[in-house]
Amino acid sequence: MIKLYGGIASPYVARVVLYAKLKGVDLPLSDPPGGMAGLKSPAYLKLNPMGKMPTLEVDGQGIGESSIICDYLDDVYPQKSGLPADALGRARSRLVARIADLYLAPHVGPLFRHMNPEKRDQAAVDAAAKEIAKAYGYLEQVMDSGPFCVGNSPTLGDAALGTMTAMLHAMLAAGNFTIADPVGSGRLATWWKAVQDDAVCGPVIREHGTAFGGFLKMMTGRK
Ligand SMILES: N[C@@H](CCC(=O)N[C@@H](CS)C(=O)NCC(=O)O)C(=O)O
Repeated sequence: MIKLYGGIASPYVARVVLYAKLKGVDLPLSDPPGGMAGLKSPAYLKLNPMGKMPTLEVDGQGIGESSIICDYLDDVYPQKSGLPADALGRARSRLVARIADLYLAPHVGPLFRHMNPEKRDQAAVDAAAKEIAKAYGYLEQVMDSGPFCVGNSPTLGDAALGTMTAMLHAMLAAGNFTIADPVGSGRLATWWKAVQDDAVCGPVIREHGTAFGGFLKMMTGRK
């Protein structure tokens, strides 16, 4: 038995949902044992000691970390790959996902603390904006001529970066930040249009963006 735990408002959960769809694998989302608020429950921590979503449960054993879950899906469902055909293309696609995790995500999350324009630390926002622009610069260089991250079809990198970009857009809109859209021009704009227009990527990315926007509204309305 295989079960994916998490909510689509998480970009990491959305990455796995999208990746499974790209591979033609039916992997519906389930609420974590203990419910969405139970990520630190003993039952959930037994499956994923980091207490984060997503977690994939396979025959009672848990696998954490979105990219590792995607790797696992490739191992057990090799029929349709979610990666480019050639080794260099596969490396590029994985690198896009890695850059999104290591160089982009750490600067997107903290914007959450500065959602209110009247109370924000503008210097901290400016510093994050600089790092975010830098990360998209790295990504642009790693992508090939596209229009997807690598070639003509969406792969792992598109699943990872597409969902994270939707999250960033939702944050920029909700916080009324004066940060320029990092995918607003050039190669990155071409990429963003390709993933949004794609029949598989577009709906998941929009569903995630809407769910994350709703989560932001709930959290900021509460403060
Ligand atoms: N590196 C992890 C990140 C997962 C992550 O940060 N998930 C967030 C939701 S977007 C979470 O579960 N946060 C709850 C918590 O940290 O308590 C991955 O790729 O799966």
